[in-house]
Amino acid sequence: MGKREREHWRVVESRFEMSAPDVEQAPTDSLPEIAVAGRSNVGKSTLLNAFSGRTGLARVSRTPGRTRLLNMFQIRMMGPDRESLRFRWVDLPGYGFAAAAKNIRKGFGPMVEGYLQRRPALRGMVLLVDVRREFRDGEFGMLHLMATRELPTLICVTKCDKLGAAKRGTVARKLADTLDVDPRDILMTSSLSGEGLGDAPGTGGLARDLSGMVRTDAQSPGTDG
Ligand SMILES: Nc1nc2c(ncn2[C@@H]2O[C@H](COP(=O)(O)OP(=O)(O)OP(=O)(O)O)[C@@H](O)[C@H]2O)c(=O)[nH]1
Ligand SMILES: [Mg+2]
Repeated sequence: MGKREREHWRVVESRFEMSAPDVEQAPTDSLPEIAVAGRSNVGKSTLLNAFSGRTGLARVSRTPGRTRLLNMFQIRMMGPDRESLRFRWVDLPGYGFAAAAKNIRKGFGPMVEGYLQRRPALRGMVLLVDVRREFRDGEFGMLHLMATRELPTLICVTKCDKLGAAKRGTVARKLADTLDVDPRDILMTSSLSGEGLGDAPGTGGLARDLSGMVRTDAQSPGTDG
């Protein structure tokens, strides 16, 4: 492998670990965790598949709003200087699916909130929003939960292949305005084209952003986790 490839963050291992019905039944180790959240159908599972380079890792929904579990995956990434980072990717159930049965909708809030409020290993969130949709109550609710714990949230716009470059720029600026952040802090991605997922020279990407979130003293540069 050439030096140039080694300079970039990339996924070197990925595997499904378990589906937990609630935080009480989740693993009790201290592996850093990243919650991946967004409304149903936003592209959470597809993002994991594209990010890990494994098409069948996460199930892409045929019936949106059905999964009410915390789906956990272990990921190992490798970056510059062969720094190795392990973390758990937690695919949260999608919210906002009106057609889901009422008892499922009622159970969703407490389960996800319980996880986000009480999980010690949680390091941050990747919050997905479809490039053709706006930030709404569901997204603000997630941001609020993370802010309460003073944990970072990475805003990840999905399905960018659906819009031309100019319109995408408008979406990024509008979102940045709403959230009072720099447009460059909003990650524009497409699981179809792979845009924004890795760590392309000069532009960053999901892999690099996650490396910053999950790095701990126990996983500092030079250690091979
Ligand atoms: N064009 C395009 N379609 C995408 C992209 N990402 C996801 N999709 C499509 O969006 C639909 C929903 O994707 P999922 O990954 O199942 O969405 P999800 O957020 O996991 O949905 P739930 O698990 O029900 O909450 C699927 O038909 C995907 O093929 C993308 O980057 N581009
Ligand atoms: Mg899914």
